[in-house]
Amino acid sequence: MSDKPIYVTSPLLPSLDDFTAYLEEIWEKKILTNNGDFHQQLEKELCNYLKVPYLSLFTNGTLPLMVALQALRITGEVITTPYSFVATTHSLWWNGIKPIFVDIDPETCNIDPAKIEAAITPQTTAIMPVHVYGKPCDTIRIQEIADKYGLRVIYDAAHAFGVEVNGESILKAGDMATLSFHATKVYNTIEGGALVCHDEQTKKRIDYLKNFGFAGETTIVAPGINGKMDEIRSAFGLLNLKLVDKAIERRKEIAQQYREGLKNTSGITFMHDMLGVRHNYSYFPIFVDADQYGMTRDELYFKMRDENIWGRRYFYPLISTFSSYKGLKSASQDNLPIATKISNSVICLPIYEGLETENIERIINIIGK
Ligand code: T4K
Repeated sequence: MSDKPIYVTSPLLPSLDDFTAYLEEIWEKKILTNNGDFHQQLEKELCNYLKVPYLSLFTNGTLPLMVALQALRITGEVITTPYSFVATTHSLWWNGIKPIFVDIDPETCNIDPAKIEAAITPQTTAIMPVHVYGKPCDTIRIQEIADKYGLRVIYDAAHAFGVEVNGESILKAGDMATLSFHATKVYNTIEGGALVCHDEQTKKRIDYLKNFGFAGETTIVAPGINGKMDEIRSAFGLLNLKLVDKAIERRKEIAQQYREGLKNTSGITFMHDMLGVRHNYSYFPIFVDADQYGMTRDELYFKMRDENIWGRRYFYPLISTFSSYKGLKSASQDNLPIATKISNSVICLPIYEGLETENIERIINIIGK
């Protein structure tokens, strides 16, 4: 066993010297937050990098979900996936909205568009899909359904930083898309996030909402919240933006090494790249078929932990099984057979820029044994 734990991820960090230089500037200016220079610069640079017209920075990836629902005045019921991080469904609950869970597609782990229509009721106002692991949802089919029933679409794109389909940002799909810049993400600002929208008017409304509803020194236009990113994190984000392409390249190599090393291991499957998609390799999930592999997912998970390899079971348990949601009719296992099966078989393997080739080999050998 190795002494040094290998976690599922390790954060992308700028050079301390570069960051110190930015900190000195902040100390000099004494503007720490409330739409300072670094904040404005980061919004601009992220719009360019992500190829989106409007983006508002937030202090994490959960608040943009909550604010998107407020900005679009979503009420009643929202169709969503149980196969995500809890923040997706929590954002609905915080807005007094009833989540309606729909099963997922086994290939992508994203909400299955073929099952959405059956879940629509007169109370449905929106769909909140997630691009899980950064794999794009079927945005065309989802939009067709939304248009047919007059529904809004808010994508939780927390995992989808930099993902493109045929050269177009995935963040342009739907009415809005949210990002997380948490330390564990491909691109991070320590804590942080963003909300992407299509027009200037909506961007203005989002910016009011993330600043208590202030539309001027003495005017409040809505009961807003405090979701502002500060100057220190914005500066950190500017530096990490210069490093993220190289980090994604390295993640791609790691994914290729895992795929090559695990392709002949019976009972272990993994996801492949999709045609025309620029992936970000944010996660590397494997799926364990206990009968074929000869060991359950949890047995493998704990065997890896015994070897100091700390993969994670993202996303287990399903959100629909948590006490706040399990009473909902749509949360029943019968309604969610694919999500239940995948949730019980998944392990996300370590993937991050600094992961050494020999450690990847070691992980492959532990799984392959
Ligand atoms: N929507 C989706 C689909 C999401 O996945 C998330 C967040 C959100 C919305 C909400 O976005 P945020 O409000 O969080 O911005 C992590 C993250 O906390 C969470 O951001 C993320 N999804 C979720 C999938 O994973 P944990 O509890 O698994 O993280 P933690 O602290 O156990 O970290 C995992 C490993 O990473 C650690 O074992 C070691 C390593 N690590 C972690 C941190 C924080 C480091 O090496 N350095 C670090 O600073 O939730």
